Amino acid sequence: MSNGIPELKQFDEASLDAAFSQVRADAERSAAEPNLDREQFRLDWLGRKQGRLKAISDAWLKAAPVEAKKLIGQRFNELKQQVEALVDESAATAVKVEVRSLDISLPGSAHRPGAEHPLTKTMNELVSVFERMGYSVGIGPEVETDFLNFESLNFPPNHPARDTQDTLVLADQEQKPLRERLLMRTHTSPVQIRTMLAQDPPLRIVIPGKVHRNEAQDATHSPMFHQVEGLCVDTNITFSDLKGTLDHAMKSLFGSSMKTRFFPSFFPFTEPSADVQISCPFCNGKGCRKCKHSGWIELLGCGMVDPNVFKAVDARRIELGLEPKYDPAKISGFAFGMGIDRMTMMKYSVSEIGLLFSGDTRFLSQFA
Ligand code: FA5
Repeated sequence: MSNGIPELKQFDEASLDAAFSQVRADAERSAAEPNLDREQFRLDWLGRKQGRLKAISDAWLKAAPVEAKKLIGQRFNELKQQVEALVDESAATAVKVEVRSLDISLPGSAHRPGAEHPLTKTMNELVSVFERMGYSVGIGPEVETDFLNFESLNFPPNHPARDTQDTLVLADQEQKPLRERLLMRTHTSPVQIRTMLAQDPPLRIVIPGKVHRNEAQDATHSPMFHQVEGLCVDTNITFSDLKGTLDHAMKSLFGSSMKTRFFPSFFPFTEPSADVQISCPFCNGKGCRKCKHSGWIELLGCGMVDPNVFKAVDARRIELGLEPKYDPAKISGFAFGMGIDRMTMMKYSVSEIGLLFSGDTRFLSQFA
């Protein structure tokens, strides 16, 4: 053996195969070493002057009898290709290791914890105030039928009250009867009807959600905004129950010194109807720019459920094969709906409604 290369004594094919296999096994064993120095491996095997392949060439090929040179030459070329492949593989493994290795000198990347959007915060707070009063939570779709958004809520076709909630209608609906045409809901009130169609009285439900109106954007109006709706139906529900419930909810949200007052208003689906004002949280009712020096800010609409709504619900229940359960002679109820965006603006002194939808993290991070 010279230079670690076994001496070739026989030149038949089987002996040559055995000798070359042994060398290839050596090369594979070295390449698999855990701390392989790739460059050293290449030099050890392929180095022009002292590499093992050069030694094999010298010891086996050059010294072989003429008739064996071809057989050795073929096997030598194969071995060379196999060793070159091992060098390439070790290079690829080394790149992978380099990529995976940890460079502790690099600056760290900060992962800032997320936080609830101020709108979500207000919505959740309000919903939990009502949950504590025994209300369950419901939701409904943003695309509604004309029947559920308007007709069942006592907005007959062509009624002027429809103008107060102009909306966006879905295209290609003209061939359908008006009550089945689809539109973007203008308020969360259609979920009152959905609930009464699905459940028998008594019920207490609070409904948060997104609504849409065909309105230009300004500091306090947006074509897309959020409401929380409430509906309570039972026997002997009175306007006093409505006043007490909303007063408690506003005090829970804005503090116990908050006062509420109710002003006559109009909604087609409640009778009587009222707008609720709260004492201005910015000046404690003394009068400031935010409350236009009145000491009061208007926050929501409410009223006693109009008997026509109960009648529309029962008529629809009969159409659907359900028992009519909402006879206005036997039951009564109240409903309310509030704009969450404006409530959030009030709570956090936000002057522009658009900021709530801007996605600007400089604004949003203040609430984290
Ligand atoms: C309604 O939408 C009634 N469905 C509320 C209701 C429910 C009354 C149940 C009685 C019984 P109104 O159109 O006033 O009512 O809207 C309710 C609240 O939504 C408003 O007080 C206001 O806070 C908010 N709001 C209305 N339009 C916009 C808008 N364009 N941008 C932001 N908030 C709005």
